[in-house]
Amino acid sequence: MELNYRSHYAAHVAEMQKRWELALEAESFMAALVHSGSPMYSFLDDYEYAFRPNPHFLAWLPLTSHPDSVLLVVPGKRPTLFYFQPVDYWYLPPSDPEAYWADHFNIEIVRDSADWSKALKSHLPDADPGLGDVAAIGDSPSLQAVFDDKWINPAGLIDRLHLARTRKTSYEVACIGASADRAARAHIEAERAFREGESEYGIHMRYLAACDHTDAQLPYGNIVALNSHGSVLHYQARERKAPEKSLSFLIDGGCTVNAYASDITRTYAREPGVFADLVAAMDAMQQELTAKVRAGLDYKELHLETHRRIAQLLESFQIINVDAEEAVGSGLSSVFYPHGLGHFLGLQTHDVAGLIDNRGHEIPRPDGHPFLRLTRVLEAGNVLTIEPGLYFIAPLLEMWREEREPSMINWARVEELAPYGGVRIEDNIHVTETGGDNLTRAAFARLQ
Ligand SMILES: [Mn+2]
Repeated sequence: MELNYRSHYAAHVAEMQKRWELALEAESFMAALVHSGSPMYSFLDDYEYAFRPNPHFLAWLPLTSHPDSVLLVVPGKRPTLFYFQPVDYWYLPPSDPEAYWADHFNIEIVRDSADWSKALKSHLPDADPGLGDVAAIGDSPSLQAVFDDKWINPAGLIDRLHLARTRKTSYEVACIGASADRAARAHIEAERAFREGESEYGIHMRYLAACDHTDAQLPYGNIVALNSHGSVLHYQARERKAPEKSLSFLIDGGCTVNAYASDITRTYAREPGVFADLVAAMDAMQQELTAKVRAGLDYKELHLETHRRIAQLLESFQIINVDAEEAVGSGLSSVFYPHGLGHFLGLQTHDVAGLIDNRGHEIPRPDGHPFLRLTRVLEAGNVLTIEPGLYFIAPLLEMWREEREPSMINWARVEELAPYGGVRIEDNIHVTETGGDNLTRAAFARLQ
């Protein structure tokens, strides 16, 4: 795979222009204005929240720390970037534009965050005076000073742009692949830290150092869970003190490259035994599932198949006292596997348009699976995660014991395995016509 995303950037911008022209024409807009976002302050304070730019801005430009820049997209014209570069001595202003991306835009440097609105009309001499034929995309309060509410993030246009983002360009795939490389490096360092007996906090700091990210640069907060903490699906606490014995380690961590995320989970057992065997079985099962990914596959069906396979593991590891079929039919498999198989991945970790079809209509989740984030039939260019899990989650087990049939569960086995928390294995897959490229396994393989 070509990881040099810069060499794909020109083609990416050309494809973006084409997609946006189609979407604007279909929704009868003559132009779109995309705002990168504005700093947001904590209540009664003068400190800003970590800046997370508008993903529709990032889809055009690799400008991840550039508040108050604005892009104007007009069909048939080279896009214009109002590049906000204030004269400032409190904060360091953005550096000068870099040729590899800047060459594809008309760039106007603006020193005041409101200057784009003054320049706008001269760029759109044919627009109606109220700018009713121009769509504004973003969440900056400054958009409201210029645009009527109904032209800010119009739903029809947003749906079309979201759908376009489900088919990644080669530039985007290269960014996600580079992001997987970065995360794989950090995962290997985190495993080393686990083997050395570090605390959750200590492992997390080693992860950050290995991938050269700050916390705010991560696509999402790392899940760094030792022992039973692995059963908390989005465990966030990161204890400073190492446990007496680290039996198991679940880490769900990503990185970013040009704001494109990777999202990778690995689970390790310290010593051989039943839990280590369960991790190995889940890993094998996860690879069988990823091998099925290709254009035309209904992701809902793969999610349902995962339930059947996890139920088989529950049966063969004697965690339940009923057969796999009964475990799925009764809902017992959801006690151990309560989340969805995965989601789209891109500029957002849970990337957009996973639940709508190509006409923008909702594709419902299967009954009994309220957390599935992707229900589409896969298409070439999709990038998604495959992340089956099997956990010993005390509140869900308790609920089953109280409200359903307790004898269906082998409680002695559950008690034996609960101190290990659970298993999740997650890879990122690029869908092609004939199969799926596993960007994550390729990244780990390059580091072997
Ligand atoms: Mn994920």
